[in-house]
Amino acid sequence: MAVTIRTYFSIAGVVLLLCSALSAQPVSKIEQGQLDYKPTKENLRSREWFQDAKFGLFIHWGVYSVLGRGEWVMNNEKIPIVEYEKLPPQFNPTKFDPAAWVALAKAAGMKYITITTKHHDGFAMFDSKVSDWNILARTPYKKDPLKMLADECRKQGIKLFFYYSQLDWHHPDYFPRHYTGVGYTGRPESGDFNKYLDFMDAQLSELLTNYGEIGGIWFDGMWDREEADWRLARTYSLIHKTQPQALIGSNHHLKPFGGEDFQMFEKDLPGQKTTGFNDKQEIGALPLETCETINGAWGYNAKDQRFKSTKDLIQYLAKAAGNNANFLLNVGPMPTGEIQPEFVERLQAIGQWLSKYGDAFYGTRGGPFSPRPWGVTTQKGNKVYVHILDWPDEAILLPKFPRAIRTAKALTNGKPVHYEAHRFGLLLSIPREARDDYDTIIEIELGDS
Ligand code: H79
Repeated sequence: MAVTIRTYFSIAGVVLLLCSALSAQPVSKIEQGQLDYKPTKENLRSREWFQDAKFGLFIHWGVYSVLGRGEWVMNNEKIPIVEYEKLPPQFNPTKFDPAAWVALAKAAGMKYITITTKHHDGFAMFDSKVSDWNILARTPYKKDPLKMLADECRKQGIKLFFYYSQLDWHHPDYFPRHYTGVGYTGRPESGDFNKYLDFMDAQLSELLTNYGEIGGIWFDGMWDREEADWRLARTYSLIHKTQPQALIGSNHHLKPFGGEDFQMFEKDLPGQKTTGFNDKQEIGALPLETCETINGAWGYNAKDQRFKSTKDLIQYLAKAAGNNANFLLNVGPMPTGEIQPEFVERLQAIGQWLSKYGDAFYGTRGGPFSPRPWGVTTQKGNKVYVHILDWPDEAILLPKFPRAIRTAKALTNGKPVHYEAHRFGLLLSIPREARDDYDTIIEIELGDS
């Protein structure tokens, strides 16, 4: 019997090996992910909440903001650790006002905030006992902004997600190194990666126990070492066990691994593969999110003036929703703790616009039609929202609707719009007076059949 079972398992092993060799998926030879993962009820509820929420604020904030040249400055400019360690003593964000940040997110119509707790420079923006490379130990500020933000989010009814970089340019045990953090940091050419992962799990435990209930963990940087065993099963089960409702996502630019609860796309609508670093990324079955910057930078960049317009940002939100994805829009606060006026203005303008058109976004899912060159559709219950982003003519031909149509009205002025069943689809008029500068939304109510 024992022999039979062993034989069975070795055959299963060969089949598994063959499958993973044949599938395009794991770039790594290591089986990544929590393979036996079954999301709890709370977790599934969080996923629904997440998809309903649609719009979040991404915050990239760290000691790099002192230099004002983005969050990659250490690696881009090959700044050795001894030099980089001179930044924290200059970081004193006395104007940081967590209530104002959360209020700004709310004013923008956002439902959650995702903030960098540790970026690739390894610097913990929170009270960490497992390394002194953190904001309390190294800066004159000596306070924990994450604690202040978490309290304020709870008070104002906004969910808080933690971004955590698996890649680390500062920790000596992040070794062997691969794409980044190589050759200039001054770290020894040795180290124990498992010790690094123990450190990471310990920091994650701190984040999961000291800040109340969180929305989830947003991982980034695994792409730096594609061939490494990241011990995902251990890390992911630690998170799921500690906070079952918390959602895990990882920006590894691949199809989701077991144990993950949502999938994100960086500077890319799901499946578009426009960035050059995500050509292997396939859309999985999890809730989706896409993140984008307002200018070109994630972390504060003092010189970057290429601000996207309010129109661009609103149209991106609509396109994300039409692609069934959330939009996580980024700000990189200044070293003072303030958010620059160009960002504030745009967020407020988006919020003002959304206060009128929120029905076509919150609680919706993408479809029934896939995105088109002219725009997208979203749906909720028996309502379909047609988002016309770019169409110069008086009328537009949509595909056939799955059910009969009861009413059609423009959300701009609340007035009915003319529609006509056509043998090729539905002909919908878009009266000039009902046009919106950013997104003309026609709400279509469907009948029972
Ligand atoms: O936190 C923000 C950025 O700092 C971080 N993710 C967002 C949310 C980010 N890190 N890297 N990138 C974005 C894109 C970088 C891609 C590259 Fe590479 C790294 C190109 C070359 C090195 C990945 C690894 C692709 C090729 C090798």
